[in-house]
Amino acid sequence: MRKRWSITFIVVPLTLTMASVPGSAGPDKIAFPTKHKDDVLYATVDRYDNKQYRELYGTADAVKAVREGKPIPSGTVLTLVQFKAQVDPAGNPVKDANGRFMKGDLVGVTVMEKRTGWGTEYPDDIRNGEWEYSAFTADLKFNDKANYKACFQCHKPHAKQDYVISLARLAGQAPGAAVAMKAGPGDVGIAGFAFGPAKLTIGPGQYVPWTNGDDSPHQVTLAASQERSAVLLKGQSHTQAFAAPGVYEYACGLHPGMKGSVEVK
Ligand code: HEC
Ligand SMILES: [Cu+2]
Repeated sequence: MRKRWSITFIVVPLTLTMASVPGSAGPDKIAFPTKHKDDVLYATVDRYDNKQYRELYGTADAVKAVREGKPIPSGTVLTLVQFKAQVDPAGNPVKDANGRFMKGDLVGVTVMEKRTGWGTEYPDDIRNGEWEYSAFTADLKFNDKANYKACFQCHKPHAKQDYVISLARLAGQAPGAAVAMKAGPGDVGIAGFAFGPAKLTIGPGQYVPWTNGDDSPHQVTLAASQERSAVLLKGQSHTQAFAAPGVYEYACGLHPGMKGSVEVK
């Protein structure tokens, strides 16, 4: 049985739904995803900014559809489980053998669910297609203090990937596990909304690691193929191999004015 949160429990002033029929949109549409552990664990994320370790689960139909290049189906539930990262006495996250954060206490659970016909009540500047968002506390109760408007605002710029920020991972394009890396001559740092060095020259088959040092998230997007990295938060990296000689122009998927290139020769 999936427990549903009755509207009478939702006392949070959802200003974004005020203009519409009360209760016709909002987090109360989403039940706690009791079965998420039976779903596909499609990514784990180390969040350096808030020292969290996160597990991302997607319903099997959604993972299958996305991996076949189809749209995300109605009925999809994506569950993001937030844990504190384990820290050493100095407060720095402890890493496992693969250099990844280790799971500590549960912080909370956030959920997004997509259903045909949902979302019509929201104004265009807020609406995230047919998605609704909800959040639950560490004791798995509905979180009436969560900022639901912020969910829509932060995911909104990702409209081209159906608002799913981790879409590349859902599609299985960027495995989180440490990749066997052939050291390249240079890393690309991202700082102050710029790639540095903006022009990098490497040999064929070498990997380029980009690391985001900014507080703002960035995303490496190749101009020709429109291949996108995951959204990189502060401290996160993306690594990509370039096999064939040529010049690969890229830009930030979130800030198109940020540009760089990799020349393979
Ligand atoms: C500050 C920006 C921001 C806000 C606000 C935000 N998110 Fe996200 N969300 C992200 C990022 C970035 C990711 C990618 C995974 C990660 O880094 O943890 C993500 C991922 C997710 C995912 C996994 C699927 C996906 O889109 O990748 C869910 C589910 C989710 N968020 C739910 C919520 C809910 C519910 C809220 C509101 C309570 C919310 N988010 C608010 C930035 C945000
Ligand atoms: Cu950027």
